Amino acid sequence: MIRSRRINRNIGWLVVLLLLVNKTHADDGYRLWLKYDLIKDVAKREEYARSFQFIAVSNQSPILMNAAQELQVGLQGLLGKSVPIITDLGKKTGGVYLNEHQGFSNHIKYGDEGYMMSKSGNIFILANKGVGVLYGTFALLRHIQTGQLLTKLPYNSIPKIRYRLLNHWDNTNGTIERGYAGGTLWKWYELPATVDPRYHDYARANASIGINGTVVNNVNASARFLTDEYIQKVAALANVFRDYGIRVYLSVYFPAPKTIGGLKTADPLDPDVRKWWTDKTKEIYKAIPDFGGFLVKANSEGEPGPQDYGRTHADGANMLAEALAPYDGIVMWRAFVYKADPKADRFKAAHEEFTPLDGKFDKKVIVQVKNGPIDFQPREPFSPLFGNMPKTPLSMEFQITQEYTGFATHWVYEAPIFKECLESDTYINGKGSTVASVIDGSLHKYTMTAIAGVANTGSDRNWTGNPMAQANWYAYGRLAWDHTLSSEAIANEWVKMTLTSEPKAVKTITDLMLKSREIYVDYNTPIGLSRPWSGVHFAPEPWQEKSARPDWTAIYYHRADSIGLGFDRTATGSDALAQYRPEVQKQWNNPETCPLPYLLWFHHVPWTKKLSSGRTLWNELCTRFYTGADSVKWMQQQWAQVKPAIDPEIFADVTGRLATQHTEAIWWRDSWILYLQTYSKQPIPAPFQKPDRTLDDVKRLSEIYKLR
Ligand code: BDP
Repeated sequence: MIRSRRINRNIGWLVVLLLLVNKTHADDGYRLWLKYDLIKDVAKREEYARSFQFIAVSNQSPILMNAAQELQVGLQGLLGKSVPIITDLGKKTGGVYLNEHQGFSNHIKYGDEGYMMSKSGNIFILANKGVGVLYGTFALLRHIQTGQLLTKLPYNSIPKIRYRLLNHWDNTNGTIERGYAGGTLWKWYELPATVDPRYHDYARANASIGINGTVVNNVNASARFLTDEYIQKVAALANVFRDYGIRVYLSVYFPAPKTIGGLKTADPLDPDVRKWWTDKTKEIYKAIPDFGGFLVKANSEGEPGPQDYGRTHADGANMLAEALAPYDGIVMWRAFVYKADPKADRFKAAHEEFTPLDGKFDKKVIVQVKNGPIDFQPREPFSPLFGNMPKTPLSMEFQITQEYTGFATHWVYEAPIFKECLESDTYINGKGSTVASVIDGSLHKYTMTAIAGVANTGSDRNWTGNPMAQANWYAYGRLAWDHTLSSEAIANEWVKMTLTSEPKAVKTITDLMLKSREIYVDYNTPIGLSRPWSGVHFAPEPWQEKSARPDWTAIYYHRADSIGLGFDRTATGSDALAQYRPEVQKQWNNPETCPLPYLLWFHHVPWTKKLSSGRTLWNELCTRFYTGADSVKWMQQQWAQVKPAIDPEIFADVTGRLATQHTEAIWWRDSWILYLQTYSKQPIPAPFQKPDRTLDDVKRLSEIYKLR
């Protein structure tokens, strides 16, 4: 008796302790935007609670049960209320009905993934397929998480793009190419026997923003992924993702028939090679019946491909399409190609290689194009391919991971980068032929539509390293579903779901997010500079002139000389502008009228030339570099103000990263300014202070950064 009383007392203490720990326990960011913390406003909570007496399901398929359980967990957290899941709605009212019902009116319009939502006696979420119900359920949760009224439900939604994918550049050894949040999420050595519960949370997070596919390995692919050993590992992932509407895809190593198949060639027109791919594909589908298909990087940056056998990209892609013919799978063939020709302009390469192939691809092939013509720069004009391949479905490739936008230390909200490209007008069918209308199929009337985002996730507890980078994963998914959403609306909902609902803090953080990309561009690559030179892609090295390839040097891109700065891509230069429609050329061709953000992309501008801002080129550059770096200080001050509204662990984490960002912004500024000054021979204009270090100092810093 005494003993049991002591145990009870101890348990009592434990509960108190747990409650205390729970109260003071900081947020480690693992829960992303699916936090479901208790709504503080009691009246609001009670009002919501009245509409959630039960969760009814029309069937108990795994996907519908995932939806119901997510809602149950969400409501438990948000409302502090346990809501039962029931399987027979009968005549009951006051709850939610998750209804998978093939053949409701309008069912064709809603397709496999769209949903309708309404509220009368119950809240109804209706869709043709379970996955549509799942998306509707997440939309309902988002609605509550962002504090909106149930009288204003997100009534219906249909994704604008069919294949909405993440591309993981993950390797068999656990590293991630251009990953800044730890190692790979996929524990290859443990799979398939051990399935990390984290895969389940990965799937939930993606489903919540409408992502329906994941390419699990690097585009610089290892042939190992096509061995039976790895197919089994990938199948174990597919088993988790399937019930969240997510299909798995593989990047393939084009010469795999040689390396693992023992053939003498990988020539796509060779019958044995074709048979090898057909058999391999069959083997994959046996293990993964809903396998999504192949992603291919070929004849690009040293990766082998069909051109090694005198064949074209279309020959290579069509061979894989043939292997996929019996199945519901696709080929995503990347257009990221450029040759090591010092006289050529890398900007033009993809267009030159791919436009002659327009119309020559199998109907199962989508050509995957990076947003800009070079390589994920902080700002690029849209790729001219989007305006010139009307007979080929094109997919968009964005980079979520921050290879060129400051890794995990710089805060850059990327939705404005994505939107800027999507909203650009290609003029291919006259005014209004936006890039978005090309890739969502509405312009050229094709239904094979896709979008890919190079993932920024990793094994870090908070998934993305920088907590603010979670917003980029989130924004990518939301835009893949509906590219008409505004950057601001997405930022706003992400902040409310992830960080705080305190109105002033929401406003401050949203504002910071919206300005962050321009600030980064200002201290990193203003007025249309770019910097895709070789190496780590982080340390500033505008002076770099030696490399294995001319187009892997810095001077290739900025072309600084005693006269001026920038790459002449007009008819007097590389004439890359000719790859755009005349209406686009007209906007960018004339240095007097070319918008400043794109100026040095297309023109070699004299240092003393007066720009539309009223300043000379040199003074404008200095102004941008200095105000950009100073603005990081402003970001730090703004962030400090939201402290009371933010979890202490996340607040401290972001505070630390902003301090690093500030130091590095000054490093970038000083490197560019001191280097360019050796050409411009101009003083740094008032009120800006001369850097307190020399060009040699910053050069040394970059050298140290590159040491292994
Ligand atoms: C570049 C990256 C490189 C990738 C390549 C690609 O630096 O690591 O392999 O793009 O997209 O940006 O294939």
